[in-house]
Amino acid sequence: MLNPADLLTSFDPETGVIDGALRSERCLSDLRGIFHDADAYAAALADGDPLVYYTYAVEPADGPGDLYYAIGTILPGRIGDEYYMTKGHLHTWRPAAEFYIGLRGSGLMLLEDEATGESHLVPLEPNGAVYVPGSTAHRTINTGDEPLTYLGIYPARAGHDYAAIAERGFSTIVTCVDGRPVARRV
Ligand code: PAN
Ligand code: ZN
Repeated sequence: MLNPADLLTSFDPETGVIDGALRSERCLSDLRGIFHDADAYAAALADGDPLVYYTYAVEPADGPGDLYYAIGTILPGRIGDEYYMTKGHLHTWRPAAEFYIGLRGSGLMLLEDEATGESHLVPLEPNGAVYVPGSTAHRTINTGDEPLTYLGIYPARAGHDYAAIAERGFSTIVTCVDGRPVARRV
């Protein structure tokens, strides 16, 4: 049995902070190559290196049936006309699915089947949950004007494979057109 202290987590749905959890941050300089407009990326970087998103991860146990979870918070912003978003990844252990629950703000999840390249955009909002099947690249996009905060729950053995999707890229981008998100194949 786990230590009782590992059975309960308190988090703040406004800030996405989990006390005592492992925080990691991605600044604009960590996201080279993911935004479509290279000139806008270079200009934004020259202007500073803003924080784009942060996560707090909890890893209570790592046995074969165990789960990890993390809260992610993407700040509002755009590079050119493309919204702030996560790097995106596949799970190293491809069968690993993930369950996302929206806590604050409004955004989209871009889900792309690794085998077929078929992609879907699914809303991520408070009171909504998104199921990410195995072998599906996933990226989270903040289309609102406040932070987007969400909870993701995944198998402890899932792992993060950033290289596979970085190499081929996602096939869809989401840009702001007349104040609204519009998807475009690239
Ligand atoms: C999430 C993501 C989180 C950050 O916890 O790790 O949204 O996105 P990137 O990992 O793509 O930078 C998750 O999907 N875990 O498996
Ligand atoms: Zn994941």
